[in-house]
Amino acid sequence: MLKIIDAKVIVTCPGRNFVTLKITTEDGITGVGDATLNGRELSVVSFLRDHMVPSLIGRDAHQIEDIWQFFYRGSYWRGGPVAMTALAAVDMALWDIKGKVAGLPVYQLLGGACRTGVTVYGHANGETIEDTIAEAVKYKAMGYKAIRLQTGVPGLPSTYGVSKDKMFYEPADGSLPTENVWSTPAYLKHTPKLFEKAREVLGWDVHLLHDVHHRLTPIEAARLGKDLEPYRLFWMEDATPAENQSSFRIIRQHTTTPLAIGEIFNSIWDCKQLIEEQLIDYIRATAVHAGGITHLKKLASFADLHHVRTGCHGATDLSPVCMGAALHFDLSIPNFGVQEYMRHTPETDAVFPHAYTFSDGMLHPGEAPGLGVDIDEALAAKYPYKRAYLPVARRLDGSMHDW
Ligand code: EZ4
Ligand code: CO
Repeated sequence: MLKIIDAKVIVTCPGRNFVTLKITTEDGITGVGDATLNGRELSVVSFLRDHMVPSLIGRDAHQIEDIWQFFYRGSYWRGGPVAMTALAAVDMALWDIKGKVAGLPVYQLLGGACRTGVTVYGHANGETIEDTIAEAVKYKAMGYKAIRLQTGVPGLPSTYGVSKDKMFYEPADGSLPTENVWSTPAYLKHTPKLFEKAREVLGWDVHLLHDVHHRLTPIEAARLGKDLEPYRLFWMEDATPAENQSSFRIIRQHTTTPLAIGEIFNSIWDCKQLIEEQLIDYIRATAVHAGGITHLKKLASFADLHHVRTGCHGATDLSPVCMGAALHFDLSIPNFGVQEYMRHTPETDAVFPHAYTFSDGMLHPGEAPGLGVDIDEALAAKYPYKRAYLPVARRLDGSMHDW
């Protein structure tokens, strides 16, 4: 028995908001978990502080699975982004503690390394096709083997994925939601040109990816998938919203462009049909939003039975703690595909000292016991919470669209 005696929720904003759970055991061993839900941070803080922490204190930190079952199966109101993010933080922190007790990095507890490192993809973006490709050239020079390309759409003042600060894309940009304008026809016309030019300049020995960010209907996504086939994308991401999982049957019937989805999924139930019917190629659920390492591991095993590989979400709103957890997971599973890697700012990296390192297009979680990521609480306290929202999107006629 390793009794949990404290669980503290830490909010910090070193450029953007992060929520971190820090669990302490009676032996003085601590573990950290990421609890950041972009634009909804304080809901998770309250969920943890007001509802989970009181019944976490006194439990055995070693019983990771039982604690997971207690909070998921045991609670009547189960699931959803807030509860699953809070549960993920508890789960990650407990894996961190178990690793420290064992004196082993978490990937060893998950079965050991299946590969030498974790291939990551970076984000190249720009207002024009030329600007985007110039950024991609820089990523290639930094050693990246896979690059996501997003570009501005002529006629639209702003577009998802295009940022001013090239290395640190941050969509939660307003103290109230900013409004973007969207045109599906303009986007469908422009995007294939980006990839045509990209192959000309970048060649064929680099993986290219693209995020549609839930903007298309299934038949529109099918059209884009077909138009992109000549450029052999690694994946087309979030082609259409997936509340209705059978939507992906329509896309699948029409195109061989590989499909990825899942960054907003909270559990295996959000993608059971997508996986079972082999409607997707990559599942993008993450440790922080899908119930932690414990649940993600089950999800990946299920996906492996159906030729679906992983591609964990790794945007800047997922803290270095989540990145650490993702890397241990990625290293240890057989059906890893790729890991998204948006670099954090130097301010964020200083608040979260970490053992993971980047070299030759790959990240490695390092050999420190546990997750290998910590939080500098004194430094964190210097950056108070700042309200921030993700944008919304409206069509040219003013009606709401999916952002
Ligand atoms: O919009 O993480 O693939 N990456 C993405 C991100 C998401 C943000 C939302 O919080 O889609 O840019
Ligand atoms: Co995405």
